[in-house]
Amino acid sequence: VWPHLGLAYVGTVAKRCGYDVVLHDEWIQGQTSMEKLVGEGDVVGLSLVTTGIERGVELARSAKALGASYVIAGNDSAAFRDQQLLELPDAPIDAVFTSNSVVAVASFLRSIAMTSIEGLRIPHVAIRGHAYRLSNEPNSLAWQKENYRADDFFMVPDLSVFDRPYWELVWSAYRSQFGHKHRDAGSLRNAVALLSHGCGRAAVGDACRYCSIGGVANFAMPDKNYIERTLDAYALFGISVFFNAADSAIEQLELADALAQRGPVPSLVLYGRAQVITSRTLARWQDAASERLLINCGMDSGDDSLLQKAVQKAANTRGSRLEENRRALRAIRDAGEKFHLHYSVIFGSPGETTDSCERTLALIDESIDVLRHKQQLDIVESDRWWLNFGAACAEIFRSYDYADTLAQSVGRSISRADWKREFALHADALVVPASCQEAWYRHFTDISLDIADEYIEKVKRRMSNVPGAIIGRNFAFRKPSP
Ligand code: B12
Ligand code: SF4
Repeated sequence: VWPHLGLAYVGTVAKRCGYDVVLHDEWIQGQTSMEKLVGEGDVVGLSLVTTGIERGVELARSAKALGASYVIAGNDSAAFRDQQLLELPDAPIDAVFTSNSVVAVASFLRSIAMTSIEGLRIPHVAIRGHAYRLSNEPNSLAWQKENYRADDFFMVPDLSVFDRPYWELVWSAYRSQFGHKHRDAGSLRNAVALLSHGCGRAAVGDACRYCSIGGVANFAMPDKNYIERTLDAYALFGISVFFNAADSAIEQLELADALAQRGPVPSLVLYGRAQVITSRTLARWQDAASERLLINCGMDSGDDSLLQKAVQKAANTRGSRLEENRRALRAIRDAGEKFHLHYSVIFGSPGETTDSCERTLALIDESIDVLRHKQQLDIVESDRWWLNFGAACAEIFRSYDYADTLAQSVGRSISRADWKREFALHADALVVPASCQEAWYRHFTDISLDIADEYIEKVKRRMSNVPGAIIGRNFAFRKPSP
């Protein structure tokens, strides 16, 4: 139901650099034949997240076969696999963008009109022989932070780079799934906006162990002028529901104040960490949206020890992360019916047992109790532990010591031979193979993937009885019912 802002950004930059731009969002518009989109001499850009990276390579190959002069790739998964993409034997991809920098996209598109790609040295653009090896491990986060300015991220997009049918499809899908959560479903128009950037947790030096969001440590707030101009551009499109793509905007209180001063947006979706979802913070957000404010938060588990040691939900270990989750539920209830919650839990953190899974179910029951009265609990997402390249936990692919220490910390062990066969051999895969995912559960948890899936189903069943809730992955794109 959410349109692809990254594509709109890249499309806007390309248009401003003088290119004719054609965008296609497979996630929303479905697959189409490359012949319709690609011609001789074109520059073809692919936006790749983990779930679509292999498909992206296939598309890159057909673009080259159709005569594309360059095929380039960006977005979070490409950023973490730049070397692997660039070293594919038949070289279908020529450059990988390893950051959210629009300055890098513009420099690249201007330069290739004049110079050959081999000589290009643009910060955050990897070419063959010059990979960046981005990762969310602590040292790399510090490095990421030093290498950006606010200009790299903030650019008012030209929303008309997507055609009208695209927008109509997105809006009707949103209305079909979230309409009941609004006063006037028929007029809703939703869009993703970049009103701030990054996560305060990662900005202090390290990320949650599973976090695979590229550029997450760059915590940045734009100036008021940018917010004004962005909201004007969205108002021209009649956008009434804003999804701020920043990873933990809830702690960007200056943004709350700026929105309140400018006059609230009708409806706002924000990411937030439980640690900072307090009554005081929510009071600051009260006037940023007039009708509805949905907070999307990774609560992850109902077991404090997993939150502290396995997920590593905060750099400091003082206090209780579970109490922070529980306090956030009450803060949202007390802030009133404008505030809603969407949160996620994981079954399969290091050290997970059926007891800890039960504690997560208990947290879910508590959240239903606390928030059902005014239908403030919109979505509880439940997932497996997703072993992803780029995340801090992906160090198990490269370091036996890391893998062994992690296994020992949960009372288990892993032999060097098992580690080699099950993880090290796959360190350069494009996506983490299913066998590694299964080995993760075997070596680092006390549950199996099947048990994780059973708990995921239990969460869905619980949520299906919650009035007004949206179930499963329905909140991702699904064509509207006629
Ligand atoms: C909004 C959002 C969504 C929305 C909108 C979809 C979308 N495609 O944008 C919804 C809710 C639908 C969604 C769905 C999914 N998402 Co999502 N989503 C985000 C989120 C929060 C913000 C993205 C955003 O708009 N950023 C702002 C824009 C301006 O930046 P951007 O998209 O990154 O694009 C910039 C650069 O990456 C680069 N770039 C991007 N593409 C390209 C292409 C070229 C050619 C070039 C040159 C540059 C370039 O330039 C842009 C300019 O700044 C990110 C987390 C994050 N904060 O980044 C996760 C994130 C991208 N999503 C993620 C995932 C996994 C998914 C799903 C697979 C979830 C699922 N299992 O269903 C689906 C897949 C959808 C898809 N095919 O893209 C992961 C990707 C992980 C990874 N490392 O691969 C992220 C990082 C979050 C996470 N870790 O869980 N998502
Ligand atoms: S709170 Fe979210 S965005 Fe921040 S480091 Fe953790 S998973 Fe990443």
